[in-house]
Amino acid sequence: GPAPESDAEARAWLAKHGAKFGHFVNGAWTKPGATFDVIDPSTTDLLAKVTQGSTKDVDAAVAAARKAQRSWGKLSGHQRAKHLYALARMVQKHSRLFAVVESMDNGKSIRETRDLDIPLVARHFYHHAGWAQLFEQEFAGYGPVGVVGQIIPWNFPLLMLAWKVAPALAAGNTVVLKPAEFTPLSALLFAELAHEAGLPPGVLNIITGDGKTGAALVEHKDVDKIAFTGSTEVGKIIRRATAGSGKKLSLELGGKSPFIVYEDADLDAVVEGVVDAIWFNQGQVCCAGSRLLVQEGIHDRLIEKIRARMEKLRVGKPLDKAVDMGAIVAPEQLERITALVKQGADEGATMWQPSWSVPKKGCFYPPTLFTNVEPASTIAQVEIFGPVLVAMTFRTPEESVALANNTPYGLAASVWSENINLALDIAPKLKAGVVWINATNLFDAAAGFGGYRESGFGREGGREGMYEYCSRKSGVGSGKRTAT
Ligand code: TXE
Repeated sequence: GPAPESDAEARAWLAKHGAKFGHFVNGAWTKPGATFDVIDPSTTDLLAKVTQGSTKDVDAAVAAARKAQRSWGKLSGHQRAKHLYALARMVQKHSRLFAVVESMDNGKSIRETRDLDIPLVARHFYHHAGWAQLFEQEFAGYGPVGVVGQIIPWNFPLLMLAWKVAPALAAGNTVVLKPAEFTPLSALLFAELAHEAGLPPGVLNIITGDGKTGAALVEHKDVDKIAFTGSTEVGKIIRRATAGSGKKLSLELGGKSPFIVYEDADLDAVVEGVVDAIWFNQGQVCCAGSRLLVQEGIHDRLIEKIRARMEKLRVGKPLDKAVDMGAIVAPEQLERITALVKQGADEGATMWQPSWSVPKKGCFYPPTLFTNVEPASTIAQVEIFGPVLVAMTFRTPEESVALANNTPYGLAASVWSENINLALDIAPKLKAGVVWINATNLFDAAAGFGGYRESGFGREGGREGMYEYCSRKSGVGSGKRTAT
């Protein structure tokens, strides 16, 4: 096969910083403080040491963002658009470096970071440069919210940064962002290169650290809005912590999305869809199609085809261009997946894995399929967040809707049928923020993404996503808090 992607440029960037990082605040690096280790999950080797953000660090970052907001918020939309276009071009210029850093830090395959994550990041900044350009016209009567605190997960580190930062900056807010502790490197690289590309100091500040750092940001008195993507459990904590504070809030949380296959579906297309739904990014996708709901008559035939396809998936080193699935993000997540799979087997479902085995060293887990799954069992209800698909059957379309809606979540759903009337009848009955027909895991900067119920609220992308970062000009937020 082709030679693996070179990690030379990424290693040189780490070496330039002595593989040790402070925060990026007010356009400059802070001195590293108490640090924690960031590992390459495909080897478990140390990649870098990163600073655990203290309350004082968060205070300094919020103060820098507040100061910068006074001028950033006064720029015309056209002036902000120039900066957002510059960020989009910067990402394209360094796309290979970003892709490699992301694959090393997260463990996901270079094919995905190169062809999906990083191009989607650039697309997101281009799209929001357009909103900035037309801001006064398209959002007449609205201004920025002010200083925004953003907390993101580790499954799409740079893409989640883009989803958060692009609309915030387009609307005239400034940002303090905390990346996930497993995957802080691409956010630090982004901030450094953003400032080289001319972004004014204090507009984007990166504070690294764990949940305690995140909590300090959530509770900070001078933050006007919190945007969070992560677990439902932490989402509930943040909602309680912000209650009554006047802070604007958006939450993008977990899911257990149904992938529904009717008997007239094109099964070969379905099999490729299943690969995208649950083995893309090792299944660490909030909208992963993790529950396969199959109409009874085609169950055995489809399962046979899926197993044959699973035999051909390649799990291995993230920088190997021929690899389909890389490593799980961290040992903790690998343990969580392993425990849930054991529980599924203990509860009586039938577990199936391909005949080959995954590399011994590093956080690898094979694609896994459960059949004979009880709808009320743990693996049918809990978000596994790994490469584990659970299959269940239904007889009628009515039954498929009931089964699809039978979880506390409501993020996404995917419907497979050659009968468009059936698909269009089912789609609105599904409690999901996004429904794909004969497709799955499609994202675009122009389309609002987000959930219902325990999957959270608020939308990211498109016009709807922009409103999350806007307030009525005379309202709370920037007006009140920037008064001197
Ligand atoms: O998530 P956390 P974890 C789900 C998935 C996964 C499970 C655990 O099921 O197996 O969550 O992952 C920060 N105040 N998802 O533990 O803890 C934390 O530092 C403020 C689904 O990694 O929610 C990180 O930056 N912030 C999900 C971010 O929250 C806090 C993606 C997410 O971490 C905090 C990730 C606190 N009290 C996990 N505690 C999705 N929907 O895509 C933690 N954080």
